[in-house]
Amino acid sequence: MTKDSSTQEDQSDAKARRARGEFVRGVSGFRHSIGDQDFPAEPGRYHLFVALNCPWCHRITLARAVLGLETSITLDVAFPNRTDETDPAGPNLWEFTPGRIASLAGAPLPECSFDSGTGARLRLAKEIYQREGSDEQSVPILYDKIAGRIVNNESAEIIRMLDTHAQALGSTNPDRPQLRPEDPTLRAKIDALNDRIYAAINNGAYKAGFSSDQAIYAAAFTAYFDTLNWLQGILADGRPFLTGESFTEADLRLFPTLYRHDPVYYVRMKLNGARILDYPALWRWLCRVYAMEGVADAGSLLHCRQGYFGRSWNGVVPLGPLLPMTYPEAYQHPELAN
Ligand SMILES: N[C@@H](CCC(=O)N[C@@H](CS)C(=O)NCC(=O)O)C(=O)O
Repeated sequence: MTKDSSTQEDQSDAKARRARGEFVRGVSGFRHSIGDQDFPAEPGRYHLFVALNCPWCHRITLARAVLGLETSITLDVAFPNRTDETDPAGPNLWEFTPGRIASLAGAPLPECSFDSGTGARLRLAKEIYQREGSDEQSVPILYDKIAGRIVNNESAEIIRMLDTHAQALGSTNPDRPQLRPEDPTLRAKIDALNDRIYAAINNGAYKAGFSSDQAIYAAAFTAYFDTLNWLQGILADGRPFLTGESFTEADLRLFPTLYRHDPVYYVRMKLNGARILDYPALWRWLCRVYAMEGVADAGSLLHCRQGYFGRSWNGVVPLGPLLPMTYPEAYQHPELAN
């Protein structure tokens, strides 16, 4: 499956680069596919473990929604803040504990759930991996409830499987978009967009926000805003989506980062060069995708705010922006960018 630069970071010298203060994302280890002999495409067989603040998980919840797979593929949602040092299992672990109180809401979050996929009601994502002898601990996880096994934990591959097998998986949306059309010219365009958007925007945001070296941060900051300018240029001819008339995988992969930019990344990832609101065509594109059926409910800014600020920023979550309007309500107003 895909092991290219639009899916994962170059891992060479990762240890030395991390020591120099660069954030280097690890590589997902489970890379089986729906459609393989062990994992037939069947409705009701597959389950997803996600966190709604995680942008990689957001790719999956978006694909599940726009492909009409919300009934045939079940889902569990982790609490947005991972475990802390006081947890007996250790810190930084995703947990399926719906009773936890979110400081931002002062109450539990209704989207969070217990593990309903493994049949063992496991508390931690880490435990789902441990059962297969793995020390990984990340979300998203695509899980086979019949085989009791992890299929894949790489979002770039999971969205392609759902797209390829949507019919056999029991899609309820006959008008669903084809995220990765057959046409080779279109595919080449999508791959070129994916490559640059993954490195400079999706993962670039983390490179800027999580690196502890000024020069590395500055390089990531510049690449991020250069790429926003590039995307604004592409959309300035009035096309509805990045490759033209149809919504594709390239749009789906860009959305989670831009959805988080003004209300979260502008502060949390130090990406305060501009708001998406300051790029008129890009803002209208963001509002256009947000208005697509199922998209608004496939994400949660409350989980994003709680997750990105909840533990690192002494638990106090910034409440802005308030102008020109609060978020996500602003995404219903493409005219705000004029
Ligand atoms: N390449 C993976 C990245 C997944 C990933 O990094 N997820 C983060 C949450 S945003 C995570 O769980 N990190 C914890 C860890 O890796 O220990 C994908 O796109 O699915």
